[in-house]
Amino acid sequence: MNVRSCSLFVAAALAAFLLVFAHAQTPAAGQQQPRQNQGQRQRQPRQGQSQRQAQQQLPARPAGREKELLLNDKGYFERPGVNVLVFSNAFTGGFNDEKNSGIEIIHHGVRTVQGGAVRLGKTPEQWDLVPASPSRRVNPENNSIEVTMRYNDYRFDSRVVVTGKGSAVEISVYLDQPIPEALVGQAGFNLEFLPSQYWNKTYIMDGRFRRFPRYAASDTEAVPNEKKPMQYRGFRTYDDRDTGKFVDPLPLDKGNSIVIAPDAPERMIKITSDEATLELYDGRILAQNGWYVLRSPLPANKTGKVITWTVEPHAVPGWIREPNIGFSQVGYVPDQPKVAVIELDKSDRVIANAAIFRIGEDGTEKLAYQGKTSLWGEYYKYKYVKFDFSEVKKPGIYYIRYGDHKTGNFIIDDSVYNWITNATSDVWIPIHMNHMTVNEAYRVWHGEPFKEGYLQAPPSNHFDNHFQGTNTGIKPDGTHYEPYELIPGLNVGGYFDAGDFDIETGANINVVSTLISAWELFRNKRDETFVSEEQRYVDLHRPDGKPDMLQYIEHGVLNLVAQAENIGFMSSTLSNSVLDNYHHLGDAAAITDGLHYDPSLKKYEVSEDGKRSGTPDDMWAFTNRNPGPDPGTAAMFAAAARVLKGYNDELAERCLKQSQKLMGTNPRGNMNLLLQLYRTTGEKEYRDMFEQLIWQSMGRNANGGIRTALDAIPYMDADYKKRLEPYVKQFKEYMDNFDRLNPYGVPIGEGNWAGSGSVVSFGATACLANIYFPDIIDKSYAYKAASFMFGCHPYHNYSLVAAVGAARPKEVFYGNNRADFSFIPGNVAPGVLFRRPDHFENFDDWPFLWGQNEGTIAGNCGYLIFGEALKTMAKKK
Ligand SMILES: [Ca+2]
Ligand SMILES: [Ca+2]
Ligand SMILES: [Ca+2]
Repeated sequence: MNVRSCSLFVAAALAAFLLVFAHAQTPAAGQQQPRQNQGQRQRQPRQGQSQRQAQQQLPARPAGREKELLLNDKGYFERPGVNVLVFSNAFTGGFNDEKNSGIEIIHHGVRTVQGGAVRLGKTPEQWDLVPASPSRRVNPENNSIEVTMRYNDYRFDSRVVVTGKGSAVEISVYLDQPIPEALVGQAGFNLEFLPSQYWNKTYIMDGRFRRFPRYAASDTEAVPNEKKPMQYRGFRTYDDRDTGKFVDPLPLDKGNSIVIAPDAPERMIKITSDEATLELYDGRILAQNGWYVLRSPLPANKTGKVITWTVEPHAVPGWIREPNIGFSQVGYVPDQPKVAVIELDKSDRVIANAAIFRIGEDGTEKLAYQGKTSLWGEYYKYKYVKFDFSEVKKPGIYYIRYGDHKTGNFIIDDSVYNWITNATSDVWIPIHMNHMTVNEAYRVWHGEPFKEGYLQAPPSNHFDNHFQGTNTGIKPDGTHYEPYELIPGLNVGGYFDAGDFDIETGANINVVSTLISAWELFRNKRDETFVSEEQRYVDLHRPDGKPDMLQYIEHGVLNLVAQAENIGFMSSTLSNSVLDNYHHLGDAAAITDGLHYDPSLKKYEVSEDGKRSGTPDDMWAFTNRNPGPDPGTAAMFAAAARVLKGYNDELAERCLKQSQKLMGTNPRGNMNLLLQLYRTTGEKEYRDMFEQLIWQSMGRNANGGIRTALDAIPYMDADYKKRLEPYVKQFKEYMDNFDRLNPYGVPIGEGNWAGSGSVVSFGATACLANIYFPDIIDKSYAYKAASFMFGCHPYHNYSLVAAVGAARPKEVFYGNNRADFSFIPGNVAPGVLFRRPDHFENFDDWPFLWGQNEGTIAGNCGYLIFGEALKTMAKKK
């Protein structure tokens, strides 16, 4: 299902996020990110103004119109408790259906409704077409917004006009031309409702009393494929078994008037339609990430205003959002600054004091500290108050009280950070080992995937935005393999990318580089994982006498070196050949049949010897020749050769050979390659060339190169460190600026993939800067990053790291477990996702929004190095 997410993000729109993790290759690129981020630029205070003054105020609401949905200056309809957004977030087409677009309703602080648009299916899936919106006009004079929608594949245009009328909005759909014949019965106006916010609640359709189903079990019909509207680029998410039919959901109910959730005032919405029939569907019947969909089909052969709905979201009288008291769920070491950031509804009053209570050994609660709160100011839709309780240092168990609100408990103790990386390194990372069976006590996480290996991809465009050109079959600068020919030796080692199961080569190179940095900097010899490459078997929580970190490096390297040896250079990715396998939810070993594909057999037929099948499910290797990343790859292999020497000499030797092959004749241009070559060979020439480049880079942009510069310190002389000092001072100013940009003092990303990656990258660099330059960079910057990750952030105060932070870590993530409303321990959520124009969110009851909840192998290794650095820094006096 939505798994296209991960590599798309690698490929394009979210490349910025990866940059953050690329520090091992292009160190500290992440430090540039906040500045490059458009949202951050928007947040820069105007000249001569403080950030707080720069906040725009809402225009005063006319007296007597408190209950009306009026357009505000941010271009959406608003009344207390209800925001109706109309294409503030457009369908980008990048993810096709990211459940983040069209007409949306943020209902008492929660975005429960989205996807309002003309769509070409009853319950659209990820690869279904989405409309472009070539024009959007906000009309304050008549309190309306008009949007044009266009399906280029069908040359089909429609318009939607949303008008605030009292406490409701009227949604009207206009057609200037009748809908195309091919879309009759399929095109309709849809509005989608978040299942986890509505299931088990009631609805009333034309006076009939019903309940939203907890699990999808509604009726479907099989319809001839000819009736299915075209999907993205001609891909198909349906009929993988060649039945000639696709599955179409049947409605749960139909009528002209629906009251949704009358039993839940914060969720209640009344919708009526003048003439068009309202049909209610359960989108989960086709895809686990589907929402409930209310829709009216567009009539055939009609033009003009063809659909009119009146949508009235209930507002709880006098509703004010509960304060979100942000603090570190992991706790604090005694000497660290401790600042809670309290997120408040703009109409909430600020309480002047807050207090810390200590829980005694006998269970009693005593006031430990009382202090003043201080107003930071407004940041997007809320206002923020800080409560500094750094004076509380005595080890113990505490909670915060602010007015009537009491938080969960947290610990103050020297030990609180001791365990923050264990779940990630003992559980999450080994579960993502490809080509292995992974066992944990009585549970098998997955069997051995892709036993049949990988075929040379044929020239193709791919649903995960990969592309295979024609450099196959003994071409100069190409591979020696014909399309569909087995490339031997690739089904070994490597890591699943994220919620999908492909090997993104760039991400895997990044992972190996990060693990090498973590190993060389911190030498954590933790051994809690049994890894047998020979048996292709991993057992969690079983020591085997070998440091896990070295085993994880070895596992990543095994795939990468196999690529370099067998293809001759690096693939771009090893990925699925068919879309049905790509949206797989479940055991990775079940994605393919483990048998070699034999096109001479009938589809799904198995050969008599049981070794081949006619099922076209074998994975593909994408092998376009792109020499650009070679120096970075060579640097990784050089570093791997150094680290693996004495541990796996044979593999170290192979790495060195591939490093030399890929570095080319001129390694001069790549800082990291030069540093790795100097460290591996000790040759002064490499060091001189590195120095030349690093000072040029620092002169251009100190914050961009600072991480590489810091990483080199242990291998350079005292002069080098001295010369770095002024740049470290510049970096301090850069970090200080975040306190002016937002109340949390860390870079907060506003892209389509939330910004935890920037925060941990910022945190790791801040830790290292403190370790090497404690007189310039104090510990507070890294602690701010830690607090943000562990609960002190917008929207809610849950720890963004699964199973880390005792009182309330997030409980629902997206990953290999992604249909399970659960988590894989140690997963790091991308975090709080920004929705235009002013809303941060992170769902903890709905895993499927990947930009908020999907862990990636590169991202989680980024967290690992941050955690190791933080533990080291916290222990340092
Ligand atoms: Ca991927
Ligand atoms: Ca081990
Ligand atoms: Ca197969």
